[in-house]
Amino acid sequence: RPSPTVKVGVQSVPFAKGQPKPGVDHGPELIKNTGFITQLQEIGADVKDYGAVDFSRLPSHVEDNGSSILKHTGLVASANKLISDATSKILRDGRICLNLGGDHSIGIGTIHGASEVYEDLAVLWVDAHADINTPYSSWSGNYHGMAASFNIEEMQPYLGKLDGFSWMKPKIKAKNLAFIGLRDVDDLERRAIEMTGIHAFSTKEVSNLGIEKVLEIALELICPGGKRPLHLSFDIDALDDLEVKSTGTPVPGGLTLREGLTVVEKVRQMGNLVSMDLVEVNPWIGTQEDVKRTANVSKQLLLNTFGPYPTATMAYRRSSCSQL
Ligand code: HAR
Ligand code: MN
Ligand code: MN
Ligand code: MN
Repeated sequence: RPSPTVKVGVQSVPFAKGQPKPGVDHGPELIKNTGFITQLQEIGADVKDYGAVDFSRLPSHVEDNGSSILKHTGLVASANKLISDATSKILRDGRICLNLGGDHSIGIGTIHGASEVYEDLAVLWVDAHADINTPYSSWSGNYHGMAASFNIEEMQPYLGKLDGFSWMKPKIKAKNLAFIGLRDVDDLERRAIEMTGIHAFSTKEVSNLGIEKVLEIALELICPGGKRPLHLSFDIDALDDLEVKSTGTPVPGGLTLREGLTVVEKVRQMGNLVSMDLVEVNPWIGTQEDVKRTANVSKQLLLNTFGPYPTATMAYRRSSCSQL
C-alpha cells in the first residue's frame, strides 16, 4: 500500500535567549549535521531545507527593565514574531513545518504561526517541564519556562500586557493541549494546569499505564478521531538524563529512547501532524560522547517521525495486522 509522500519543510531556529546557557543556538547545526535530511530523502520523503529564521536584524542585546526578573523580554517577543511568520509561510507551502531549536521559548512563535494557518490546532507537549509559568509566576525569569502559557487562551488573563507581544492572538484551548513526560513542575504551574484543565501525563502515568496507552488517551482527548491538526512540541529533556546529557535542564527518571520513539511513531501513524519542534539540544553541554549521543537520539526521533524508517514500518505493519 503506497503511502503518500510526506512533505516536510525544515527550519533552523537558533534562538538561545529564553534561558541562560549558551550553545543551545547551535542545536540546529548539530541536528542537521547528523544527515537526517539526506537520509529521509533517500527513503522517499520530500524534505526541503528552508535554512535558518533570520534573526540578524534583531539587536544582539536589549537592556532589560531593571525592576523585573524577566530576561530579554523584548528579544523573545521580536524573535517569536519572526518565528511565527516563518512557520506560517512553510505551512502555506503545503509542508509539515519542522522547527529545530533553539530553546523552548521558540514554541511561543512556532505554535502561534501554526495556529494562524490551522484553525483548531491541538498541541502535544512532550517535556520534563510544563513550561506554563507566566511572567508573574516565573521565579527564574526564563521564557522557555513560560512558552506554553503564551498560546493558551485560558492563560491570557494571567499574562498581563508585555511590551512586544501585542502581535499575538492566542488560539489554543486548554482542553486541546496535553503534556507527556512531566516530572519537574513548579507549584504555580501545577495550579495553572488544574485551573485550565490541560491534560497532563507525568512519567508516573507513563510507568503505570505504559506509553502506548498514555498516547492513546492523550491523543484522543486533544484530537478525537485524529481529525484536528496536530503540533508536536518535543523538548529533548523529556527523555531520561541518561539518554540525553547535552541539554540545559536534564531531569532524571524520564522517558527511555524507545518510549520517545513510540511518541513520534504514534503521531506519524495518526497522520495529522502539521508542525513539530525539537528543542533544547545544546552541543556546548557534556562531553564529546554526550554530544554525539544526543545528536544520534535527535536524528532517530526525526527519522521515526517522518520515516517510513524500516524498523518503524515493520512495527506499524505488525500493529495494523493485529487489528484485522
Ligand atoms: N519551571 C522552571 C522555570 O520556569 C524550569 C523551566 C525549565 N526548563 C526547560 N523547559 N527546559 O522545558 O524556569
Ligand atoms: Mn553562538
Ligand atoms: Mn520545554
Ligand atoms: Mn524541559
